[in-house]
Amino acid sequence: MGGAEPSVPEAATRAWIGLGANLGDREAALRAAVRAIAALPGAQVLRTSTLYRSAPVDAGGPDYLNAVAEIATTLEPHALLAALQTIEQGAGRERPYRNAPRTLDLDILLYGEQRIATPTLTVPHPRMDERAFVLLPLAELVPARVPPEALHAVASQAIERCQGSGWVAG
Ligand code: A4P
Ligand code: MG
Repeated sequence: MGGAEPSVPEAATRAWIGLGANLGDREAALRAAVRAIAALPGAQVLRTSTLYRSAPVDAGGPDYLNAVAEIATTLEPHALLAALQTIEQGAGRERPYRNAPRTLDLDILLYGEQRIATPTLTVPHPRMDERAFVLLPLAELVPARVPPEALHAVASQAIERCQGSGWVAG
């Protein structure tokens, strides 16, 4: 134990969820998503990163707002994925094509130390190391999981840290 990291109940696993939105009221959607995750039976939100604004990567449409939430959960990874997809649907998520603009995207970035490779779930998230909009907010919460060389590799991506760390409470 130690450091500033919140402690987790023994039966729970610490996991990190990537949040993204580039349609509608993006900040409101991310705030509502954090609240919906916190309301899940078997999940507790420990901390959230600040918000980042970034150009779409491998996609078109408006700029994204992104953030990362650190949770403690007793849900198994696939149950957590299903719960997150239900929250996405509740936010009006449509899937006309891959990487389409979206009202809300919730990805499991890390689930403890587990490595998962099933047809519906890959953890760590397979594209997270390519993405400043994941690595910068994740590094705020768990710098030990984001080595400097990973940050260096995405340093050319256009991304801006938004003012106001109190966005979740707003
Ligand atoms: N899936 C597999 N592993 C995971 C995981 N670790 N977490 C499967 C969540 N889902 C996972 O996802 C498609 C399928 O991936 C799910 O059914 C699940 O079984 P989706 O959310 O339906 O579709 P998607 O988001 O279009 O695809 P994907 O693969 O999640 O896209 P990416 O790679 O996440 O990219 N640019 C900026 N600036 N900010 C962004 O947030 N996001 C994307 C989406 C592209 N460009 C972006 C951003
Ligand atoms: Mg997704």
